[in-house]
Amino acid sequence: MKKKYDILLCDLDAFFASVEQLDCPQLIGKPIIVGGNPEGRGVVATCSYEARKFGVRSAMPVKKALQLCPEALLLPGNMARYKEVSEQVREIFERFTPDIEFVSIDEAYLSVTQGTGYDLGKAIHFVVRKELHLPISVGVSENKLLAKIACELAKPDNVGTLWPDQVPALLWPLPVKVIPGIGPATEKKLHSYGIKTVKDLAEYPEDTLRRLCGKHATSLHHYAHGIDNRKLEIAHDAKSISEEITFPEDTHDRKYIHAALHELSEGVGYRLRSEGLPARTISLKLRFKDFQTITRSKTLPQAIDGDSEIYLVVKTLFDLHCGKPPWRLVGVKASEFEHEEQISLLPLTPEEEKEKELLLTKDKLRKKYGKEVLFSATRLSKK
Ligand code: TTP
Ligand code: MG
Repeated sequence: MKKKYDILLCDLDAFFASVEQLDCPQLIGKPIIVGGNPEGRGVVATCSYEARKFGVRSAMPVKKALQLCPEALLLPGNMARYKEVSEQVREIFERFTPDIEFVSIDEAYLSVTQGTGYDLGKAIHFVVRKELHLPISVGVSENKLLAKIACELAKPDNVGTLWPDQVPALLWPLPVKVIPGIGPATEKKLHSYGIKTVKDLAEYPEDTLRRLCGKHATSLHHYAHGIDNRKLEIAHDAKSISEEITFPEDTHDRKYIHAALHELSEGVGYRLRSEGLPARTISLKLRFKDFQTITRSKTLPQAIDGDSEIYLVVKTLFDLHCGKPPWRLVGVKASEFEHEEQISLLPLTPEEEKEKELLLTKDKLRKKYGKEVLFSATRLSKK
């Protein structure tokens, strides 16, 4: 059976308000609202959790919000700054997996391809807290729906799980509005038919539900049972392609690192060639035992996408900057893409021709049989 990978939903808490608190520490612990002019018809974009205690919510008129919480401080917001922080968050997510669907300025689904979702969630939470000093919540499950609800339940500043076998105990008692797609109008309609909790929805006959909600009935019914087959919509306009390995145990062995770099170079090279995106900048990432992390890059005169070319660059970078072992993680990243048609086609030497042919064959095999079909000699030395 095909392995089901965990899915994470990562969502910053009270995002705009948290950035304001980060930039102005006097605001920490205070009720603050980011929103429009209360004299006009300004609405609340978001508010800190301190303001939420008074009932203030996103999209509420600011005038009403200030009536509920008169001591709240109203800020106009700074979109350029929020976008800048959003980019920093994105960069952290990309260190963990290339399979990311960015949903909004502060929210993304990540597909886990190594290790468990919970460990990855904890690691992301730790790094965002440590490097950006921002609160983030992460929901972990086997599908998007349950990951999203797990995140809502975990908020604020926490990592939570909601597995399919917990649906009756944990999801069913919740109000129907936790199901994505059930806005105020649908909620009202469902209430008028006595459907108040997710359990009511799960037990409602699908045919009758179709008369109430039309074509959405099937997916709502599935959702109420915790079933969601939506795939991640991964953007293909990534600015970089990277792969990394955290070792099961920290290592002092340079040969082991060389072998790991070789394997990562093959992975990155394969993806560059599949996307037709040779890259001019190749970076090495290295994490030490104490979690200190460095990145070192080299920008080349000409874009590359060959495994051994990439390996040569990262190996040289490693040999120059390896610091004091033990090492905990290594990563290889390619960026500054050039589309193939931009590259000047210099005639290839016979060796280059041969290497290119070999790569083509390797890629075909890999595409057909998966990553594990090919072992290079250096990789074998790692085993
Ligand atoms: P959300 O993630 O929905 O909300 P949030 O991060 O403020 O709070 P939390 O996730 O902890 O519940 O939205 C992210 C940002 O998008 C939010 O900080 C402000 C902005 N936003 C609006 O401008 N208008 C809105 O109606 C909503 C919901 C969000
Ligand atoms: Mg958020």
